Amino acid sequence: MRHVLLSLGILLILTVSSLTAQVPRRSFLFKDARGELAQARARGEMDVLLVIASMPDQNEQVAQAIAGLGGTVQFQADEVDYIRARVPVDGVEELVSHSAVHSVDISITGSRAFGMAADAPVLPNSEDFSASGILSEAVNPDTIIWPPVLSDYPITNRYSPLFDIRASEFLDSNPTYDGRGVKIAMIDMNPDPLLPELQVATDLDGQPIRKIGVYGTAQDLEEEDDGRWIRMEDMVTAADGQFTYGDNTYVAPKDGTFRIALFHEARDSLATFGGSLENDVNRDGNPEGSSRLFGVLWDEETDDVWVDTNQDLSFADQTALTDYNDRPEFGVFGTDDPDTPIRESVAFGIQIAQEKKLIALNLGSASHATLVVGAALANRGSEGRFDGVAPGAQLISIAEGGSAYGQIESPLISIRDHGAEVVYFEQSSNITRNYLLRDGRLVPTVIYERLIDRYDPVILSPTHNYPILGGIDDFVMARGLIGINGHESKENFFINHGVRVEHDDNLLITGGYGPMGNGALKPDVISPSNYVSTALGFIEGRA
Ligand SMILES: [Ca+2]
Ligand SMILES: [Ca+2]
Ligand SMILES: [Ca+2]
Repeated sequence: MRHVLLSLGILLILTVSSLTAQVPRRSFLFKDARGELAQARARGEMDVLLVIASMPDQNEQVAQAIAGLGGTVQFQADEVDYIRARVPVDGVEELVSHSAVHSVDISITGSRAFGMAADAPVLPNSEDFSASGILSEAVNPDTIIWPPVLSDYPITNRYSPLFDIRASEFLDSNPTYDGRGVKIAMIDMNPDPLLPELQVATDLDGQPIRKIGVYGTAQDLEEEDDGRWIRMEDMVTAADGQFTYGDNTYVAPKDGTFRIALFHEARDSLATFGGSLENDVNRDGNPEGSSRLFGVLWDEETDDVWVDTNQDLSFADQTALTDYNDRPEFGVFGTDDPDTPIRESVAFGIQIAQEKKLIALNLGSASHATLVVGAALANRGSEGRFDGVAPGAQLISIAEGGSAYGQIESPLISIRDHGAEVVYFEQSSNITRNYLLRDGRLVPTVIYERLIDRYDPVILSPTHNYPILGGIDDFVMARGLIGINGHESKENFFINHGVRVEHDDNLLITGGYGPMGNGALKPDVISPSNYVSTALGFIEGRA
């Protein structure tokens, strides 16, 4: 009996300590969110997209309260008491003060609150020039900034940050501590999966496995349309191996009934969030008269998806793909010309949203995501050019989009659904920049803390992205989340940039400097940083 009582006592202490560990609820909107709400009113919008942390175990009560206010729940994760919902503008304040609600934010996007001023100088782009390189007369040369001309001298002894953290020596003496068996989620967009460095990982037994284990997006078409989600609204029935859709007759992969739609490579939204496609997914340069449309066919019974990547109006010559996370295979637009240094092709992974009748072509076209992933995960393999810090690790890539909700749901899906053990953020500081309280009560921060409590992943985040004393993304206030700052060594500056600097070690702006809103010091770790890494294979001058 005494033993039982003792156990109960310990249980009680544990329970009390976990209750008190919960950051206090924030039953008000900070002025960043109030400003967003005022702007939504001024724009005449009827409702706003909210991200909500409910009080522990009270997610359902909050969902009901949202319904009572006339709102719509779009995403609900009871494991961490998180909800995304559209709520009428006039109901937001009432919801915020509801006793079952822990904290609420408007799911802002980076572009809305922080657009450039109308008269801000801009970099010239290719459209400002004629084919012979003459600046168009329509462009005022006084309003553009000319970028510095980069040397074309080859870097023969490039610097790798592996040196500064002695990773090479560490791997020499601990050859199996190379990330094998570990799943790393990168919270960014989808990287280029055709790069030679992103082909191979290693399982715990040392056997080669595919590098990219998970490839998808957390983006909701209704909230962020960047062209990847296709509405599969039309139906066709193939008989005798063919069917007609629109003005064309197509060769079917088999007889039967399918959903069909056309993917448009020149959609305006296709370049959102760091895409580098230049409205040309098949890299043919868009010659005059070329079609910009690609048929997409979906057999709902088997979930096979065919994309007419070569535009020959036949699906019979295409490999049947399905949701990448069920059968990990990439499709490819375009064909590489072996005589050119860049790759004239772009890969995509399929994602299926059964209930919504949507297919996503998750294109491996995000330049920033491609840039950062290699530093951690690159694997020289048989054709790669360098190793990252953890060449054995496997990648989980759930594209986050540009809004607060995606930055919550991408890590949530990566951890809960795909078993991510390490999560690293390449978050948009725009989401947190105006939350000056920096007290760990921004909704994403609250949810990260709950993810850590429940699933025990390692979550790493840049502390901030700007050179400001006290600059801090609230995210790193989540208890257990590791805030990272970057530094560059004197040697790195010289070898990679040809710049001689005074000090041996130099802090980067990416990383922030304490103190935090609650008095804590961040960052927790200062890490060597450099962009000797992977880059998009289909853009000149990158790979
Ligand atoms: Ca094209
Ligand atoms: Ca075809
Ligand atoms: Ca080529």
